[in-house]
Amino acid sequence: MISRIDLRGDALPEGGALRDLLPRAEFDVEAALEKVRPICEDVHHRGTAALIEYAQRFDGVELTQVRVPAEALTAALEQLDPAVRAALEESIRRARIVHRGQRRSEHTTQVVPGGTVTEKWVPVERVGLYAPGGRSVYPSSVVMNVVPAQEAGVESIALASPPQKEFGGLPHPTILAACALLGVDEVYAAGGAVAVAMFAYGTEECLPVNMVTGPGNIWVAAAKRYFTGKIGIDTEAGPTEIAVLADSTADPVHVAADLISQAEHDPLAAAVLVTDSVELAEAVEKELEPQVAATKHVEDRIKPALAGKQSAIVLVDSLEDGLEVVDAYGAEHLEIQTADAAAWAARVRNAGAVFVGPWAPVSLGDYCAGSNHVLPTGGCACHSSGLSVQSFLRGIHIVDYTRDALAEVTHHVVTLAEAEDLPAHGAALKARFGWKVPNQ
Ligand code: HSO
Ligand code: ZN
Repeated sequence: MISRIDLRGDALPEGGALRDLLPRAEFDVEAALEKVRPICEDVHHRGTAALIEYAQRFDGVELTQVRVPAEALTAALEQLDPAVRAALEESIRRARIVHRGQRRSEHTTQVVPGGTVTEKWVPVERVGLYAPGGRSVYPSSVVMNVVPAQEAGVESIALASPPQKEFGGLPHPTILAACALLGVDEVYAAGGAVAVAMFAYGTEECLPVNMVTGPGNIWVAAAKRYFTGKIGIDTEAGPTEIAVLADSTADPVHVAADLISQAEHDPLAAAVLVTDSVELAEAVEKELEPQVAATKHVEDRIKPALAGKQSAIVLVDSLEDGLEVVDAYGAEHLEIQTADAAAWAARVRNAGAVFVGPWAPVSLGDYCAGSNHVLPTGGCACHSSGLSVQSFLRGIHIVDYTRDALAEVTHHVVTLAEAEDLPAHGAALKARFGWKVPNQ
């Protein structure tokens, strides 16, 4: 059901070469970009009319407007199963605790007497959040997008999710209920690239946004790439990944369950076990069979995900090597199921989120740990972070120097400006001191 990659014996290759040995899904955003470009431009030119037409073509629904009426949000919350409501409320409560702690305060540094640089943090003014529909209707992702934006102080928050035929062209009711719970009242029935284009360009119904965030399929990723440089985006989300670094002390029942849990998302989802214990590898392989057989989404998602080239059990000589492997892989989610798990977790450099020991499975983080589940995939954890309050803030430097403080450093500025053949830069300072370099 899952292949093995045996890296025992020889020393591990360095950096990029090691990464090439590790499994990864193909996710060709460039190819999708070709298809997405005309759709985005159509939305640009025809606005709501284009959105209505795409809703008909892609989602099979007849819309008269794209904005979800306020009554639909209220009704969805009223009809929400009380247990789901209580669980969402707890998810929101915990996420708020963690994200509130991420807020940044203004900070002033005195560089020299009379010279200060203040860094102030300003929220993005208006953001468009995307919550997928179709195969993945995740109200939890609404929570994970909205909470950091709200805690960052974003004033204007809009959310889009695909129209659902089953629900008369509205987004899924649990998505609407989650919006209502969070106090988000600007919601649009728009999916995929169409939704991203609506946010980026704006339409008759929707003002343009400064930034789009949220998970989505390849079309959403391609549209985000298309708009990079025009608006802000979080990372392009690819299929979900779980890596588990485990030794002989790990419980194979837990490891198998956790691998399956993320394989459940998508046939392209990746489940990777890295272990120095052949016994554990064998026990997990054995355990996968009955657990897979006992669950849902087996043929369409879990089996292809586990059997796909993006998933594997990687055997290594030692946990030290295992750590190198998981760092080279840079998983979206990394579980550490070893003796002394906290110590190993502290040494991890590349992962979207790290889950320590037997009592912190990825599913906890997906819903109720308080951490964010919109995380970098496809190895982007090597350079990017998951969604956070920081994602929605801009740091602005405020430079304040007195005459004396400027005079003191002018000769250095003039020298550097001349070294770069930019004499007018130096002149901008000299002009303030009678066209001379002061103190010389
Ligand atoms: N594991 C997914 C998020 C999610 N799981 C939503 C359940 N619902 C990507 O981090
Ligand atoms: Zn998940």
